[in-house]
Amino acid sequence: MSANTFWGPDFEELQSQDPQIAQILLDELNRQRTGLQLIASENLTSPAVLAAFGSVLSNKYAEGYPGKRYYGGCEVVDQAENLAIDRAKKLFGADHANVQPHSGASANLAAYAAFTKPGDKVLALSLAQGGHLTHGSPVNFSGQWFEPIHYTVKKDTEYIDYDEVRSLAIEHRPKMIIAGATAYPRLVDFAVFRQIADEVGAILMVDAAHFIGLVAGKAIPSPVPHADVVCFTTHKVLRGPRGGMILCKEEHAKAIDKAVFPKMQGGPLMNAVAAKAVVLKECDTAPYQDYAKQVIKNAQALAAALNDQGLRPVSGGTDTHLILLDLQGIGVDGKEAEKRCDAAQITLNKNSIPYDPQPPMISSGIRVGTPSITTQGMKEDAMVEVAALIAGAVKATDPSTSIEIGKKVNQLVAKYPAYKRA
Ligand code: DSN
Repeated sequence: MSANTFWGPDFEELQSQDPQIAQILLDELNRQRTGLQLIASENLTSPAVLAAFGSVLSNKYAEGYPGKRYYGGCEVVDQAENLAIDRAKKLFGADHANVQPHSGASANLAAYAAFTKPGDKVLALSLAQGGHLTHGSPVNFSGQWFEPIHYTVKKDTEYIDYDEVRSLAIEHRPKMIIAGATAYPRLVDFAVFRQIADEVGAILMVDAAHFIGLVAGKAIPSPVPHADVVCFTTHKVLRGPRGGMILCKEEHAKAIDKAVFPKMQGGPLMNAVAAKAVVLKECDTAPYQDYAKQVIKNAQALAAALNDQGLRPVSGGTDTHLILLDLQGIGVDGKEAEKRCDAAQITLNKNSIPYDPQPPMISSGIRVGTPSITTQGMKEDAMVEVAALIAGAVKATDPSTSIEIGKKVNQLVAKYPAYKRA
């Protein structure tokens, strides 16, 4: 028996112990391989990341931080966490990194916990305009425990209204200002946010979950020099394991570490921490930088081709990995478009657009992104076909048309296989 018999996922073992779950894993692999994966917040992580994620490190309790744990036997996992921290600091040029948050929402909660008290005012982009649940949505802790004030995007350009950010900041003097979004296709001007935060003495938190992979690949400007704290997920463009991370200035290091543990979380997921270390090494390479740039080129080509098909990109295009599409011009709502695309094996999500007349569960838009299809090796030339498939699916009223489009989807992705067979 070799040392690595128990290493990672032992699929035959799973098949014999739990054939139902084994079949679900195979079905999901097949879904990812045969369909078009266009959810802007998803990616296809590497086998190396999956190996670390599905490893015996999952067994270890390690409450605390390297060298200061509440459990014995942490000398091995300490090495994984130190590597992840050092790699994060180097990759992003950050003073301090906390690699323990279980998710982006947990990372954001830790930032609130470090810098604010219940009842404090927090200025952010609302969910309806492209923000995140944790940016003050009434159904989230952030909207229930804090006093959210929301800035918007301009009605005409659909770009963030920085004048409004400034005037709201001056009027309300928020404790924290959040920059960053989940459905905003344009670059965010972090220098302007910094200036506004300084004017009113607020903490600047950047929720970089969506675009941190583009920053890692040096494809767009970094928020790190401007922000007090940068929170993000590790599984979007960054292409790591499902999880969260926080970078901050040295002066905030203690507050952030205390906020993550013991204020907000217990034991870190050491398998996830090791997998984060793996992806941070992958990101610090020329091929990853090429990948990040290609993600944007593909998104821009896809936005232009979708516009040609009558699907209007909000703000006229994109600077990043995501495109928000307004479907009002073709008379289909977001919910119906998502359903029709599902029927054609095109996976994307309905999404509110700015000033959407429809409620969020219906919405007037869809959101698409290029992280996964770029990982599969697609380049700009494939985007015209991807756009035609999306537009065809969104406009298809007859289920047989969806099935025909699904076959074309299968043929296209077969040329760019996810998780190539050995
Ligand atoms: N759920 C993520 C997204 O899809 O954008 C944000 O956390």
